[in-house]
Amino acid sequence: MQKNILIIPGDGIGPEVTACGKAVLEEVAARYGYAFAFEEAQMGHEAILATGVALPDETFEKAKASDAILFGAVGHVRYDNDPTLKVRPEQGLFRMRKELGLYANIRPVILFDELLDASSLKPEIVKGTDILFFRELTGGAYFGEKVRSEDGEMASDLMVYHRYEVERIAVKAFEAARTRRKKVCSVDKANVLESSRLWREVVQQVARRYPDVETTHMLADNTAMQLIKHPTWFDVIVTENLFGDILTDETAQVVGSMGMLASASIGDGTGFFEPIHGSAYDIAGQDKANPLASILSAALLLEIGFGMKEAAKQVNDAVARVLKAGYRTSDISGRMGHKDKIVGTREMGAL
Ligand code: GGG
Repeated sequence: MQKNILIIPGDGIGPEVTACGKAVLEEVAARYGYAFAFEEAQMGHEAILATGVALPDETFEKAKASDAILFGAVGHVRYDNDPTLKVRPEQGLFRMRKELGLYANIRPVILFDELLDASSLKPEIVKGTDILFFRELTGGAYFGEKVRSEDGEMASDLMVYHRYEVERIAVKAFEAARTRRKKVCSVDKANVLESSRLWREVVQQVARRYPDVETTHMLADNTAMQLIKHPTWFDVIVTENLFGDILTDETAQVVGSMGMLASASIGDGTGFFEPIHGSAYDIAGQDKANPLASILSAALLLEIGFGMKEAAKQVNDAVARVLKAGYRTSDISGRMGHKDKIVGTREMGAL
């Protein structure tokens, strides 16, 4: 049966890396005889320029009708430099997550051993790191009421969580832990935040249903430290939206680069697959971006979105082979990088 895949390249390096992810899906379709039909749509800064909104209705309708979405990145330096702008690229991403019910953002942080070879050694890389993050994606301060006082002197973002929101992401994390090393670390700030006390209470209740899984609760600040100190100690981490955003970017450094991390956002309907990195405007259009996060996102689309496990494994194995052969984009080239074969986005994607 035909699978309809919506490609949303987005902004900055989004189009370059997503082209590589899409090419991999085309190759998989050809090799395995799958019928993938592709459509493209706009979101983010480019969509604002073209239509005045970050998520045009046409894009959202296409997203709802598709079987899976491969997305690049949103964001533009213009909005970083001018915080008063009211229409912003990220609004498109947030509306997409909320309205598609994408409450579980799954972020595997795995070190490819091939990056450990002497020529690419970075001191911060830790052998054996294999963490599966579950970032809650449709709640917390991202979606709570946002206020700016009339005189502009006060601003607030309400961090709101409901019991059901914590429960459903916790269940996903515990179920995943059962297929792995059977450890869940729930991250909160329960010594300060009421929403975190609810979070901890609900995770404790869910944990009772999984007596075979070892559960720990860790404060977000301590977790930030432990992820650098003892990354191999962690198996599955479940946390709220903002902590998850920050901690996964941090942990990316332990496995080499943000350019290596893919993600799957799942929930009530169509799955949404994207690299965790943003639009990186500083290197956009220069053939410098690492496309592996997009390629690995395509692998997650195959595995989680379509249940095509063998095809997904082939994509992951191909990434490992290319790294073993010494090919590196500059973000994953070591300090002693003279032995690395430095390649650009297009060449890395084509290997
Ligand atoms: N591909 C990820 C991306 O585009 N990130 C941009 C961004 O601003 N994301 C906000 C967030 O995920 O919290």
